[in-house]
Amino acid sequence: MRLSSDSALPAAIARPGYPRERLQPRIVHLGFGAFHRAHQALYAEKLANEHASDWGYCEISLQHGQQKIADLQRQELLYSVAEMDDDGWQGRVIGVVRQALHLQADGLAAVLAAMTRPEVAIVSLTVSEKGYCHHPAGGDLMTDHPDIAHDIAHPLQPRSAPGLILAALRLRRERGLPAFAVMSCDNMPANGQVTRTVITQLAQRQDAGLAEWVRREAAFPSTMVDRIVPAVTPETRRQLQSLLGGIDDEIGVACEPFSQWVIEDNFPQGRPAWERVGAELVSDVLPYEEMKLRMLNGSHSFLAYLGYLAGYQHISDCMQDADFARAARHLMLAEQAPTLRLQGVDLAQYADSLLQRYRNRALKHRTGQIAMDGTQKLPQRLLDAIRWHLAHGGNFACLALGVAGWMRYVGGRDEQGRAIAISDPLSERLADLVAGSEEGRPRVLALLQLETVFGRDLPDTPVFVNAVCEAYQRLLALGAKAAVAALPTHAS
Ligand code: CS2
Repeated sequence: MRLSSDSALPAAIARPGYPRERLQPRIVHLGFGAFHRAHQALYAEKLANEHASDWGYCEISLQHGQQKIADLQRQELLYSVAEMDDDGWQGRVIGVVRQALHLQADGLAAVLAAMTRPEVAIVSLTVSEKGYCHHPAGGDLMTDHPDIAHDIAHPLQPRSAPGLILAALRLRRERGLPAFAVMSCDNMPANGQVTRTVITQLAQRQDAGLAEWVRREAAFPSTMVDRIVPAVTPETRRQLQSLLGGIDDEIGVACEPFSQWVIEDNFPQGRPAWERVGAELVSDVLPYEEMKLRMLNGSHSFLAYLGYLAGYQHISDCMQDADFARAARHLMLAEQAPTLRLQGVDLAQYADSLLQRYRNRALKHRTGQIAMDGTQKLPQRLLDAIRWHLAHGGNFACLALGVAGWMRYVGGRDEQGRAIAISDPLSERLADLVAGSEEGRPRVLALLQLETVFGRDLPDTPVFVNAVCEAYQRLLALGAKAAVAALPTHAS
């Protein structure tokens, strides 16, 4: 039996305790992925349950996720979230979704109609780093990206997320409606600024008047989002089903109990009272984003590449290896923490809480999942801190090994010689660079040519180039496990 409002669920499962029809879809969300389902939607659910809020969601998926939207539509727009740790699972049914649309299946007209309702105050996004179609190193719009090139030529038939948002803003302007706030919930520093840049640069290519209006009228609040939500596996699905007393939920998700959300308070058309359910509303999110991106995501990527190469399938498996746990802590405290400007947070405590979260064995967070899209992740997770060390004469051996681990990983063969399926928007370019270079230093130099990842500065900095080359050679000579064990981590 599929999840529905009539499902006979076990008493321990929390469910909507409010009249769902009270909720208005005043937030349109792009990207109905696992992270959104377990994070932002849950804050709205708590607000509706505990504070009589009327903020509901319209969920839209653009390219992928057609089946998930169809499942949501078939389940009366209900789905479940389970928080899991070693002691057990805690389930809850989420009822804040009021509408669900897929761009291809339901059509552009329906999607734009949802985005141009007068009461829509916020359009939020979890489309992953690559969904912004920007150059990760510099932040500018990638005008030769196929979807962007298409959207420049066909503004009224958008394919990309920036193109769709802009089409909706264009219609709102024509109809005399206020612009909504565009809130990125993806893992990029200054994600509001990135979103603003890609949308206004696209607008500039289409219509200068529209670009000017967007710059003046639309708000682009930044956010820092945090919750570990691994991709759902058949095993998770089975566990969820038993938690729900045998009821099937095709789009249920499981995540860790921890959740954090820091939001720049910049919503001219209003916003839910997120602070009532644990979110922090601040005037400047960047210091929080940098802390999270460098300490959490940076160590995640380090563990993902080196752990994968060492044969560890999950982050919790990496934590069983004392050398990996020690290296991750050193990376966080000795190499990332000094680069941060956030005041008033105990970073040693933060690092230890992250390691504790990584040890959660119920999570099964695959290193191969985190390893995806490295070209989009490296700059903010590892390279920004390396730039800080280059400017301050600091030691960055762990960061350099992380970069070398990525290079070895995108070489496409693990240490047993088995093929690695590289999932990355630049995978073809990566494969060309790998095929065109010899193993060793030439491979490193070839990959450093990726200007969109490394910029122009890093490949021109001998200290950096040599550090990565040395780390890479050590990886080749010793293997990932021994290379991590050999890291000088005594200072932390
Ligand atoms: C992970 C993140 O897949 C990844 O790249 O590092 O999804 C991470 O789990 C979240 O950012 C945690 O908030």
